[in-house]
Amino acid sequence: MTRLFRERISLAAAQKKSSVILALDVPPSAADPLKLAEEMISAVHENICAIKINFHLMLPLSGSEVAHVNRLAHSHGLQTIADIKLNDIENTNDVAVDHLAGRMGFDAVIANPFIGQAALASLVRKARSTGAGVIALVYMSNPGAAEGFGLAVASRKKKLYRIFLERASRADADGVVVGATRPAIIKEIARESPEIKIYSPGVGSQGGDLERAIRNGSSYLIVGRSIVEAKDPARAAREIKERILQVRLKK
Ligand code: BMP
Repeated sequence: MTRLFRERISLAAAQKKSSVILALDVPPSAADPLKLAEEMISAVHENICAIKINFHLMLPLSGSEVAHVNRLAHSHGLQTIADIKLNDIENTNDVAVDHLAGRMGFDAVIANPFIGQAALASLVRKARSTGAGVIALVYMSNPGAAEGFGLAVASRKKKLYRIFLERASRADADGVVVGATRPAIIKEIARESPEIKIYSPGVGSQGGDLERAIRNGSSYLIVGRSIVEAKDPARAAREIKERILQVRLKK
């Protein structure tokens, strides 16, 4: 039977001994974003388990160029995640999944549970029908995230992120995004829902503490600028991978 995305990324992480997901965020100043993306994958593939592609490449590249980047990542045993934070009506999300997973070859998409329980569950079913997974935003890493994900919902007597977590869990999403800048929330979710994999962006450039995020229960760290903009990206990725391994050894 074909494996689910969450199983594929877990296998890739075991094979590479790395829980690092490279956010392949090429700067807008890059003269040739495709070439830079190819060079970055070739430089760091041994030290990461997946790449995440955001608007940085999705906008300047054509669909077939993005498909080419996905094939290159796959040829190195990496999983690929489309990060355009799907947040629309069901029909539109379905079209996006057809393009992203069906045509461009992504293994997973990121979605915003703000669309509601039924739409999130429908998105997970749709993605799975193409072999892809869904990672749901639960608490973002940026300082302003508290103004949305941290809101108290009076009618439910809960914070919005708790409702999003329940939605992700009920929809059988493959994982949730919780910023590395929110170690207390990582800890809370990892304790209460150990079966849910936590994907944490926000270490390095955004100030999140890598060691704390891993100690508190993040399964994967999403890292962009600290690798992409490093003088030696391969070395930067290797050092992050090794720091994660050190924390896990002590745990
Ligand atoms: P960096 O390591 O350069 O800060 O990049 C983080 C990456 O993760 C970016 O692609 C960003 O869009 C994404 N991201 C984030 O930073 N915080 C979130 O809560 C969710 C994200 O997808």
